[in-house]
Amino acid sequence: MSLSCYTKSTRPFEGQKPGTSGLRKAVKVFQLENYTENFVQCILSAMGGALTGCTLVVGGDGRYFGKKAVDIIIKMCAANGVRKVLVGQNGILSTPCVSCMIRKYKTAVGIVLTASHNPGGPDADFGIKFNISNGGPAPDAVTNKIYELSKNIVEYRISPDVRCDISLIGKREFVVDSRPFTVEVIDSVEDYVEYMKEIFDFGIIKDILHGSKGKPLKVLINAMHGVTGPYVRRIFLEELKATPDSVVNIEPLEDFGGHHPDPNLTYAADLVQALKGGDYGFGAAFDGDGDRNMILGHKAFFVTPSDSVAVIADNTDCIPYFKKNGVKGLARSMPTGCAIDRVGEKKGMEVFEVPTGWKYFGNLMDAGRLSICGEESFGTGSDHIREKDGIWAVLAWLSILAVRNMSVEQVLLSHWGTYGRNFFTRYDYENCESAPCNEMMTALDAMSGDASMVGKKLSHGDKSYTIAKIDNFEYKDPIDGAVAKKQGVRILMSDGSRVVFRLSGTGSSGATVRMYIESYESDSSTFTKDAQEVLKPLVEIALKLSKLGDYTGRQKPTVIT
Ligand code: VG1
Ligand code: CO
Repeated sequence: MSLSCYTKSTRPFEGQKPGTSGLRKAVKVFQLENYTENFVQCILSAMGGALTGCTLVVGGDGRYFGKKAVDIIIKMCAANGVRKVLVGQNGILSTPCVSCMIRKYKTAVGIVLTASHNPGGPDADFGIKFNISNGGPAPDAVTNKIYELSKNIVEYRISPDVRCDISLIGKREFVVDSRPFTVEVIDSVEDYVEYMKEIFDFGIIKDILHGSKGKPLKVLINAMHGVTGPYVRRIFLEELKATPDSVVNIEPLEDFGGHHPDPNLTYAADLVQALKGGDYGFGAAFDGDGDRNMILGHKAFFVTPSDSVAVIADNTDCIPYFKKNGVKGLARSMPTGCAIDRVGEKKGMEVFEVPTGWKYFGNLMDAGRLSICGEESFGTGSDHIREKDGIWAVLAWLSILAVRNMSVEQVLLSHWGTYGRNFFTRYDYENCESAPCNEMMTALDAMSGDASMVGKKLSHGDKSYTIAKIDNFEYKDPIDGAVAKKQGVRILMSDGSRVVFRLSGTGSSGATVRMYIESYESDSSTFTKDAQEVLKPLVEIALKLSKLGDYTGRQKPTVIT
């Protein structure tokens, strides 16, 4: 029986503008009549001719409204000429896994149903990320096109009788408008786990977990009730035979247990507490959709994400994938600490500085100029896929600890011993009023255009800095020449220290100000100092210069990392 398609008329919604990574709004907004359908139609329409006959992957982090969205997407794909939809069982696929599957099955696109680290549940957030055929997040040109379409949409196409139980693995064949249409429900973790086994030597990781070379390394992996739970279970419990108490919160929950599924010192405080106890030698947590990671050592020794990617870049000989494929180049997002630049310099490799957001790394990887990259926001990854990858980062770290036969802290101390230490911190002021934050950014932008700022001396206590350069970061993609403007105001000091201000592009309402502070020390007596203490004078200088407290009305940040 051929199922029918219908064209439904609709009206545009304001603000369907994808941010740093996808469209994020309150669940209640996605539940408005036609809201989700409109946006999905714009994604499909933006594909133009590539849509007809293509295969699309869809899955998400298991948050509330995810299954409903999968259902809408399947019905709309059927009506829009898609040939096949691959869907993770129960709608579960991590962001890195979607990227892996797009590449493995050469699908034209992927849709990830997640608001990443934003909370979930009926009163929290939902989101839709859209990835292109290289497996990476859609670049600005594509998301701008989607946004333009969303402003003028008048109808969408849907085939409401395509019904499919996504809890059962297997293929379902339909005929829609006399065309064949297939939905294949696939195991959510299998392809990804297989790939990780190619990239890493699971044998050596198993050895350190079980102590074949000495004392076993006790690990604590916290999936924060996000999508990584099933991946953690398969990899750590079944493959690496870690003890059951090595993993926690591995059941994906629609509301992440009521928490922010955000792996940082504030929202993963339970992991920090557990590690402080001293029983564990290694701890890690992931965000809702599994692309972020936080790494901790014995007694909760914190590895900043900026250091984490630099350490991985410096230790590629511990990872079979890089031994086989070589390392072509390195990159970080602009606000990320510059530790990786020093590794690149020493190894004679190109190091790229791109705007915030993983979408800016894809072209460089596709062109064979980039192998390892990271963001200060707990994103670490490589050209094995086109997304940041939380579980990959943890396996990379465990490989390094195994081969070097060192603790997390020893690895860092040895790294700083070679390169010096880039102290880094980020202050987040979440959910502020938008208008004053925009005013603050306008004022900072004006400062960046004011030549008299250069050479200005700024002091706090007995610490002084001189402004060497101030600008609003602009990036020209070296591969396709696309230009991204006003990506954050950078204040670069003459000693290499930096202050960066930008507004978040992932919030679902209001504004979040991010202030990034970095300074470099080559004197080894400073290496074990507390970053907050070292950076305090520069933090105070930055707060005063930006008048952040006046604009936001906040005396303290919501989160410090
Ligand atoms: C934040 C981070 C950025 C990251 C983005 C998506 O963006 O700062 O580095 O790429 O989230 O991460 P913003 O615009 O809020 O600063 V995720 O885990 O949502 O996919
Ligand atoms: Co994420």
